[in-house]
Amino acid sequence: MSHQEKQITDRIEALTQQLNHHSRQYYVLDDPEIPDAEYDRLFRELQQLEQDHPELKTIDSPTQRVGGEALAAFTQVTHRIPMLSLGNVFSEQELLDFYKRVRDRLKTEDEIEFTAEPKLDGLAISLLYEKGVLLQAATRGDGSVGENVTENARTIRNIPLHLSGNNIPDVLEVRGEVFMSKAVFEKLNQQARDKGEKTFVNPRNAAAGSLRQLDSKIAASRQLSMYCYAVGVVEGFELPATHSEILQQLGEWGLPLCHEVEVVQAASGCQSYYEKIGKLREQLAYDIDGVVYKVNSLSLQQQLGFVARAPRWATAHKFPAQEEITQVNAIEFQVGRTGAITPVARLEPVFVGGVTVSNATLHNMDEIRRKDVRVGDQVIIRRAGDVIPEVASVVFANRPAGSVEVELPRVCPVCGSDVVQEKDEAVARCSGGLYCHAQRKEGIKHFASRRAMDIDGLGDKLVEQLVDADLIDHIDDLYLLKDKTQSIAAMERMGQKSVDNLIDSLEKSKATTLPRFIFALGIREVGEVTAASLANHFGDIRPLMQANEAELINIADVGPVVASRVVNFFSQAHNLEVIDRLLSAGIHWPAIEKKAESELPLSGLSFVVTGTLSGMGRNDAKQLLIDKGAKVTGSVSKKTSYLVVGENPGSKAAKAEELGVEILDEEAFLLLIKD
Ligand code: I6G
Repeated sequence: MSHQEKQITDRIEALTQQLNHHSRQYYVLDDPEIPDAEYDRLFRELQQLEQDHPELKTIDSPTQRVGGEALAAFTQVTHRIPMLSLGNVFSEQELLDFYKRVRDRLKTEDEIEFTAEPKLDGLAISLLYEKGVLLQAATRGDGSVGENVTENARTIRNIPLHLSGNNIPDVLEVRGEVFMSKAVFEKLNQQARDKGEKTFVNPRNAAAGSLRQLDSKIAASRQLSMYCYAVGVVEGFELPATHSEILQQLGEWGLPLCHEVEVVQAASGCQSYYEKIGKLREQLAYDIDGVVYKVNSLSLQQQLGFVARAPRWATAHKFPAQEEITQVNAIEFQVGRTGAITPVARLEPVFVGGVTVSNATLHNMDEIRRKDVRVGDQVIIRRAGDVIPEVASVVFANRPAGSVEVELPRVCPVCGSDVVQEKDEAVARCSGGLYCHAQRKEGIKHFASRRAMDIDGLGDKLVEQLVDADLIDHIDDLYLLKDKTQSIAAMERMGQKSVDNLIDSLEKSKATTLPRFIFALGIREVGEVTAASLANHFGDIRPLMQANEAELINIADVGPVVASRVVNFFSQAHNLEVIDRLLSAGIHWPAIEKKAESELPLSGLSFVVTGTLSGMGRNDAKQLLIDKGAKVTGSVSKKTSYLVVGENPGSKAAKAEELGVEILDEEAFLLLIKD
């Protein structure tokens, strides 16, 4: 080997080592040490060297991760040890039965120890390492024969292309689950929607479709992840005595593991784990459909053996299904505060995700057209966590003959005014404004809501009743209710005590803040953050009412659309009259000490707050930030300066890590605020 060849070989080796190290720091340990741009630079250098010297390219080179030539078909892989399935339990009683079966078979009264792990909702994969190098990846298939998806598995960033650490086996087959994180799923679906393309139904389908792509470049673009949960064939290594130690060993070789794995005792420990993960489920960065318990001792596992194609020493404890099939009985259109017309599917009631669902939003007409939902269709309803249930997809095979496409109504279903749809807007609106009963009701609900005027005891139902009984028409009428107490008390479910409380709350609500008042007016596009910016800039309501678009555009958080909405709102005589009457009724706020935005300590910084903070409510934390000049948004993006995380931060933390956004825990956040 010439001196120059040696130099190139050494450089390739050094780059490979560095890239593998940084890839593991980033994708397995969530602890990046170098900026993305530096990683990209090293990566491109290696790519160039391999292009110039193809004979030096290795199968475990980090450049393999971007995918290569598309395949014509997958070859088949026979699993040397079959990939089994798992038994299921669906209730605490069935878990107790499982536990009893285990103890009976082992002829013991002793407590049994288990490992407990989340059951990821993805698809099973087998990875084969020889002398520490990833040589083959296969899907489960029918358990005996799967598909060779090696090229695609190499693009999964947290799968090591070769193992690190000591005592690496001659042969190691690891098994686990390939999945798509919720954040990636949302991002890919948003991109698909933006391009008018078909969206994925759920992260599981997205992961399955991506892993079974013949074109590994497409698979690479899908940003899949993997967690290991078991070993298959192992040669040249003595396995430890328990499953939990095996997992630990896999971690030491650089393989990715789910962080929520625990060792628990007896059925009671399993049940507590199930309940704990159930509470955590929504906040996890990935979908799970249950938890898995495995007898921890390998010698006990051996004694227990298998029944049919499932181990007797393990079971899955499933959560209530998050997807179910039901029928669309009708599609109706609801009118919101700003006149937005939202189609809603009325469903044959179905139990999904732990509750009975009879309605699902269809968002807008674009969504209906994209999914082609029709009355009479069988549809898959998805309800993840506390998210509003939605129609995931239509079961076209079951579509009844003669069904017709849904059309947008020409007139508002509530007031009969024309429905209009602005160019480039997905949302259609009722043009009736405050003439429309529905818009008036929604406007009053918004005014009374906790983050606006915070009128305790004036819930949505009561607003509907008061409007329907003609006791109020507009928001300012609320402060005249004190003269109508007899009529209110006569309404259904209202006693004198409730009326007194309501009048008391209305009185109390008069002492508010300017940002709350501006937000409460319900000006389109003016949320809490914009309201706070406007309040800080103008210091009072009158100068805001007289502002023109040119002045408004110069304020933080105000763009041309918001500026025109604000000007338009204050140009309407009836809005000015309503404000006058509210002020005459006694609504007031403390004077604002105006500060130039640039003088505020957090000006120019953008925050997202997620999870439960122990010392204050999330909204209070947001207000604190806003008061100090920060911008607070609802979702993490590249522009976010900091993500503030409380307990159970959920998928936003994963997204922040993915984008390299700095994360502050509560302590660091308080320190920042104090300073
Ligand atoms: O399908 C599975 C999901 C998760 C599993 C599994 C698992 O452990 C956490 N473990 C085994 C042994 C099998 N299937 C067969």
